[in-house]
Amino acid sequence: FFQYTNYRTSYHFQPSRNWINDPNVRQAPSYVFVWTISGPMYYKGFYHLFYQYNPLGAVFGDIMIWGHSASYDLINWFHLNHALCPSEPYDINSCWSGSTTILPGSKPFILYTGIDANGRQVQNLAMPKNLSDPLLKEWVKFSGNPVMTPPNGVKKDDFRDPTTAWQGSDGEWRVIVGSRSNNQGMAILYRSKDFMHWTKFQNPLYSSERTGMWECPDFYPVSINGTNGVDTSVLNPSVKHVMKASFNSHDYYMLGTYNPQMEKFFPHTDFEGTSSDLRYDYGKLYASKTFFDNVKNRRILWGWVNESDSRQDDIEKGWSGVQSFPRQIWLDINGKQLLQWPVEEIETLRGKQASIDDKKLESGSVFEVSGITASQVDVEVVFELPELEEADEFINPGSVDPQLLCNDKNALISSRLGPFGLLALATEELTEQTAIFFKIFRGHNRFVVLMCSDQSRSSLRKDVDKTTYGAFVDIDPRQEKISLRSLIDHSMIESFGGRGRTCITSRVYPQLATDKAARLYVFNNGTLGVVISSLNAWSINKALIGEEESFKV
Ligand code: DQQ
Repeated sequence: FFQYTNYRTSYHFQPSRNWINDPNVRQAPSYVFVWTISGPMYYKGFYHLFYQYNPLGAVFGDIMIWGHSASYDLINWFHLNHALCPSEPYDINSCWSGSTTILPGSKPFILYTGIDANGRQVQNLAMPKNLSDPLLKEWVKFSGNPVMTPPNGVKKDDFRDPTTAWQGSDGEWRVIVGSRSNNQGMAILYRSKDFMHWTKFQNPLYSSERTGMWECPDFYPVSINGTNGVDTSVLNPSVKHVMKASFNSHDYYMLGTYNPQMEKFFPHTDFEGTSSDLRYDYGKLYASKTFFDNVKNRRILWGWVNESDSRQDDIEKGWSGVQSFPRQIWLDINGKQLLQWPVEEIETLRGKQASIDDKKLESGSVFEVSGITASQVDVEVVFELPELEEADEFINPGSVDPQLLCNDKNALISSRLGPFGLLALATEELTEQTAIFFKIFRGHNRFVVLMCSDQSRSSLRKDVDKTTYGAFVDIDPRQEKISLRSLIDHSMIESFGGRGRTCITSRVYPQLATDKAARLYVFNNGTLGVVISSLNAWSINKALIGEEESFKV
């Protein structure tokens, strides 16, 4: 029998599960539920993570609040008092997502969506009660709330999730709110001189007919040269802007230019509403948020990774939802996409290491990576393709949805080059396995690299969603080796293909391949051989994620 406890993650953020020893679980109002990230930030020595939280159950609740946890290092977290709970007519039915902005003089503010007494979505402001408390334990709501209400033409439940604000050279603050009007998803722009009184700008910063309602937008600059992040208010010729919106269960983004005179965002390519739209993650990741970490000059992304099991499972487990491992995010040197990589702090959790160099994987080989704890591991493998020119031809490159290619029942069957990759959370007999792999094809004058995460054999359990995910990796295998890094954590697998060009996160619920029984393999099912140029895998120790009392602050 599988045990739900096997699915708790060890180094991905989750709130505590305080009912674990409680025999009255169904009655005790102590389940937890994590939904979207609401406003990460760094303040006076601590990283703060706020998140949508249901203190009364393991399912999305009628009354959602802002959970709050803090960390010295983005790895170990302690849970604090809830930051925001419904209390006033303007948020009495829930405190939904929003963002934090740190104003000059180190003054953090929260802008969040309240569901008011009439079920309307309105934007509210809150500030810390005591600015000298680095843990910012108590928040007070602004007496002038709500500061924004649904404008004309916007339905009362289509107006939410304010972003981190940015300040223009005129000193005014700008913020966008996710919305939909006239069948267009949009980012409505507001401006303020004092952060308290906000005026809607006549036009949205961006709108599109090809999207649904925009949830949790994010808008920020990225350096055109280098991996460093910049503060959200930076605007100069050395940056481009990212516009991210959450809709249709995914986080999509566009790169482009922000013109402050026109108050408009001009994307290099608009959302198409097809699989060619850029996504942060081609698996599970939603309602993400970034923040600028001025300690290490980097921008960090967090996203909500929900469950793939059933609602009933969540109730039995007593929890639902995990946060992605924090990822550094920056612009690819080619300017065409973003790159993501787990923050370097993960190295502090690394334990036993296994390494392999220069090993040929003949067609049909499966090779175990031993000496590590395969249920809790950080693995990176780099492949060399000596027979690249022999790859199969790729038919129809323009119009193909990569996820469909990966979903094809033959995807795990051999082509010439691939599938090759990792088998994560596998049993010794491979009765359970999650295959994360590449297939390489020869296109017209370039190679096509397909990356798949195949959950179809991830569990002997029948009642979980095992959708396979897939995406192309924009990489030229003639110039660069093909690499895959996966963070495996019990029920979570975050994979980074091509040094962070393509990310795919999946949730899996093995019945047998759990804890010490889980194994990790490298495989090659292609008819041509590939070479493991290098492989490094580290067991990852458990992070300290718990109540404040368990830490010495
Ligand atoms: N979740 C929040 C909303 C947001 C949605 C409610 C996105 O504010 O639009 O918990 O998952």
